[in-house]
Amino acid sequence: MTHPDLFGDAQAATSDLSAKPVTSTAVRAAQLRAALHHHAHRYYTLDAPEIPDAEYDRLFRQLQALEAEHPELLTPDSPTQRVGGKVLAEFAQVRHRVPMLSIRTETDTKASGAEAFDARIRKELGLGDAQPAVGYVAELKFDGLAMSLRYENGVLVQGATRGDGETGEDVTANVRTIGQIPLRLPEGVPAVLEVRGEVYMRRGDFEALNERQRQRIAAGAKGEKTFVNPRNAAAGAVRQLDSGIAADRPLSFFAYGLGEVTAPADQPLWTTHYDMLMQLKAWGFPVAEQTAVVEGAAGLVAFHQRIAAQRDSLPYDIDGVVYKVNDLALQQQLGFVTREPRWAVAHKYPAQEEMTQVLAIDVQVGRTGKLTPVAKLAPVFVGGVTVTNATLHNELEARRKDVRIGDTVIVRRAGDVIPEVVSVVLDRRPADAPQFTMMSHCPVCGSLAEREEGEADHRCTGGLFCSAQRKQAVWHFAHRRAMDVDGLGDKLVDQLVDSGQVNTLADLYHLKLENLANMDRMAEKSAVNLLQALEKSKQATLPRFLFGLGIRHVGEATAKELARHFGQLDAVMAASEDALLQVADVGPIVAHSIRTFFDQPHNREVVQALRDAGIRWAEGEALAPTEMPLAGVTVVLTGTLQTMGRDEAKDKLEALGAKVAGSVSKKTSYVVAGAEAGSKLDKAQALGVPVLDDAGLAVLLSGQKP
Ligand code: 5U1
Repeated sequence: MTHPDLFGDAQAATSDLSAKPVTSTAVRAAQLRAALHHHAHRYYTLDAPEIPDAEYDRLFRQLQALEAEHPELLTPDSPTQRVGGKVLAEFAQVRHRVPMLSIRTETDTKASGAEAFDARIRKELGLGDAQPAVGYVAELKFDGLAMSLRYENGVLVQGATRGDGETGEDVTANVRTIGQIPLRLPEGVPAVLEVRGEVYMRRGDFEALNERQRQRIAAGAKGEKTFVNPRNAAAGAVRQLDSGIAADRPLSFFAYGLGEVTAPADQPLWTTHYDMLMQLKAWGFPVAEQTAVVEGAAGLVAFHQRIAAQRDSLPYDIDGVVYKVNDLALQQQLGFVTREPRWAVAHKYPAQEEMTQVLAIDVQVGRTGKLTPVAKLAPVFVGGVTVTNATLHNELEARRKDVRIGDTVIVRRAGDVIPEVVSVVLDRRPADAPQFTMMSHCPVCGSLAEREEGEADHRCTGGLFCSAQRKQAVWHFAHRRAMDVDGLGDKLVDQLVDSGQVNTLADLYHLKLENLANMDRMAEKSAVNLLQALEKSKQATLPRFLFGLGIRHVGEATAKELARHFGQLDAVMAASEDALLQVADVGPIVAHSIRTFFDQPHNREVVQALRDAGIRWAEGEALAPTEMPLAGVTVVLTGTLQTMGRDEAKDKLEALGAKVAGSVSKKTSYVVAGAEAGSKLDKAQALGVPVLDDAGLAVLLSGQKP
């Protein structure tokens, strides 16, 4: 996309600087400002720089030097003002000439909330069922802080926070440091223009800022701290009295509305909210690309769902979406209730961060003996579910976050991600809260807990003596992606191990109906079903069997590579570390782990006992990956397939040598799209990646490339 040249002939201005003699210092300063405005807009807002950073810096330093020599040439819109430096004693108060309104929040967070808003609007407008759908603009609700930017004669003269809506704080010096906010607008804008929107921090910038802060703290810097989330970091930056510090905190901006604007009443500049946003965009303000005009309740619901699916992959936090009546005449007709317009609503998603309390820190024992501290939390509804546990990963991580029993913590759950403790609210810490220390012995079997050099994790040394590890091993073996034993849930595994009926994996295949009938809450029908599932699982595949053994560092993908490379279990079991290193994706740690596993007599006995119990798979020929029919083919599966589940399709494709990836890129060979395929299908079409249906998948699975 080409962007209209906002600042006149900025390119010419740039080249003039090096080519022609400069007529006067004032002209030269003006040329430098124009060029820097142009390139800042290309860089910060359009993400499409035209010159290297070093060239921008060179022009910037030239202007700085000129202004230092001739302070009378310094203008408030000069790009040199972006670096900050002004230190205030306090912020001046700003009375908003047009109040900064707040927005009503729809109480129903489900999609039906969008329908409720549309119903209200139709009622207010007196529209009957037979009348056409209302046109809306649907926007993102950014998780930052509201800002009003005042331009007089095209120059930014003031940035003000919302405050109570009537009076805010003058944060102009800090606002000038935000690269995405134009300091000067093109010719022809209204003499007074107040643009309203949200200052926020992108997630990547937030992570980088916190990393820098950690390094500063580690280097002994006083008064530094890390930030809880991007919104707090953004709010803290905007409210810095020292604009040099604000300049060091990377902020961004999205425009979504207007305050005071001088425009002749008989010659409106725009008649819809969307046209107004597009005009702001053309003037150089960032407007979120997701902003869309939609029709009626169905359009709002579809937008709500589409954005919910994208929410976690956006580069910044949003807490919902906003719907606005598009037609400005209708907006006027609808008017306001107290300080909220009737024509707009915020439709929030469930919060992804909440505060709660740490009731205890338990230590759990994993399949390979890993000891994981887990914070037991007072139940809290976050990210759409009630969270009661959050992993602290290991002792080092628990100490890094310094989570203690009794602490008030901020918990985050985004999408399907496991809940985590983001940070501790230190000023609510009880006086006597002790620091977490990993215990010296396994909490389940009492064996020594050790931490190997260079590793973060402590491990129980009890091996299969430890009932916790036995339970996990059985549960892993039965997993859907391993031997797929339906009906063997963790409660039942607990009982089978605790009652001594299952000590090794092979014991599963010797269970009888009468053993199972004695288990708690086990109806005869379920017991029969479980025995059938165990019987069925004997028809295995080598990758599933290898994965199910639970060898440390051998995940599903490595198990598949091992099976592909060696073809037969005995060959895997006999392979030296050097031979194992020839397998794709197997490095020294994995090779050592596999060799160590099969060197243990009791592990070989378990394998033999499983074979004796009747587990079978088709042993194949060792096949080099490049010889497989779909070698080099990358497939993305999306939507609901008619002929098989996605897991089955993935297994079959991988068995033929294809790679099954989770996201679409230019490198994707095919996207297989079933019913209700979403953004991956859109992306495939945009990138020109071939899209296959079930029939196309069948061709692929026959080993041919459609
Ligand atoms: N995208 C967007 N966010 N937001 C917040 N639009 C928007 N509009 C707002 C607010 C407070 O208020 C106007 C409806 C007045």
